[in-house]
Amino acid sequence: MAQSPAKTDIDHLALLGGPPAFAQPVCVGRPNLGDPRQFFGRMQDVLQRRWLTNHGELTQEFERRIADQVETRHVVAVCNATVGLQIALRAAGVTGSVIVPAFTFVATAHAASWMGLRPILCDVAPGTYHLDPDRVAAAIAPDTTAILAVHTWGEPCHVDELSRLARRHGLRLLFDAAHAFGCSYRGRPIGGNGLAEVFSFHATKFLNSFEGGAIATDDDELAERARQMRDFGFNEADEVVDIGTNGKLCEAAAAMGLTNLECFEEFVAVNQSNYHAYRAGLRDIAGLTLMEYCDQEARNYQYVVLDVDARRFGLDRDQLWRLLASENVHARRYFYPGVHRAQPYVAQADPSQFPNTERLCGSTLTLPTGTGVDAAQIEAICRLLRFIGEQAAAIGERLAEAAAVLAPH
Ligand code: T4K
Repeated sequence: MAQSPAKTDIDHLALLGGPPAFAQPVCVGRPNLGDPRQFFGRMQDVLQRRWLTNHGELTQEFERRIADQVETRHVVAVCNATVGLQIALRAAGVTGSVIVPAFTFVATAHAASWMGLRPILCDVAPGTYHLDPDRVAAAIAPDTTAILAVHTWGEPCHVDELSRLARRHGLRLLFDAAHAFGCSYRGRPIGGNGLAEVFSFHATKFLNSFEGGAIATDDDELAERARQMRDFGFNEADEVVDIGTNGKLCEAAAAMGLTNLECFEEFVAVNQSNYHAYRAGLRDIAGLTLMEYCDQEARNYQYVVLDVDARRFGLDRDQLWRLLASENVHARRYFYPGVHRAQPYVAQADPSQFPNTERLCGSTLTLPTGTGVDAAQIEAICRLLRFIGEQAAAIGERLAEAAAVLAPH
């Protein structure tokens, strides 16, 4: 992909009038794609069979393959993780309120709200991206029946502490494992913790089936209920035995999921190598810290997460985000502004109760990776970040001057 020469002067920055570093956008979330011939071959079979959805052959095979990989008794494939979370919450019998982190994609809280539950937002633990077990304990309300924790970025949350807490208070424990397919906790694949764990196979995820998701569980009863709920509440005898929705995964999605699953190791290797390239390229840039992955456990390395310390770097996260965007590097500010500042939660949430989430929402930047990004692009992004860091004071002055000119008098 065309790149302009390395920047040596701040006037070369696109936001200050220079040409963008990349001619084409380099984005977070470019899908990891397996062999298209395998995908098209599967699709030809699907069309020949004229069986497009409703627990088709490929969907069943996809469920078996995922279950083998995450080592759970059951996997219920669903059309996306949001619906998967809704079904899992209902199948687990969650009522009243459920504790969720404030630092997560809004789908975690929305899934609970959509089921008529009341999400109680809770801050993450200092220095982590994960629900703080101490704060969870303090947040339990009389009507709380569940904790829905998130394995943010595929790094497991405090599973043991939350399990103890849930047991002590008689709460159900479920996990939003949207980011965590292919990751492990204490040597065991994510999937079998708590009552259920829900994966996302959205286009932007490590493993994608266009849209899709899966509920993994070792609980026979929960699995049976989830299967029925995913299919309008029908049981295998064609009777409606429960309230249900349409959460089915279609055969085209399963074809994509199976095709991509064949490249599991390759995707991990590419992501891991990208992550190490960023680590090397960003070493010793004051104020920029890359999230560490635990190398002793299985990880999918799907997210390259940067923390920007504005004081040390010289520019804040939003300034850096804008500078990068103008260079055609489309980093993401996940999960800005935080669930506690999103509708409808903002009305009940006092931001001062979420100091760690607030900090992360102002400092986190997710950088492009995946099989759609190559080593030369990563090197160029690191060079750009280093240049911006070295010139931060001068750039800050120029941005302030520009803002003053634009400000209404
Ligand atoms: N829980 C957690 C913790 C989650 O992070 C998510 C979803 C869920 C639950 C719910 O899972 P699903 O119901 O989606 O299965 C994206 C994804 O849409 C969302 O799935 C994901 N988390 C979230 C973190 O990211 P946006 O609003 O950032 O999407 P969008 O369209 O702006 O795309 C993001 C980037 O990906 C862009 O740089 C463009 C690129 N992209 C996107 C698509 C769809 C591509 O290059 N190709 C594509 O096909 O939410």
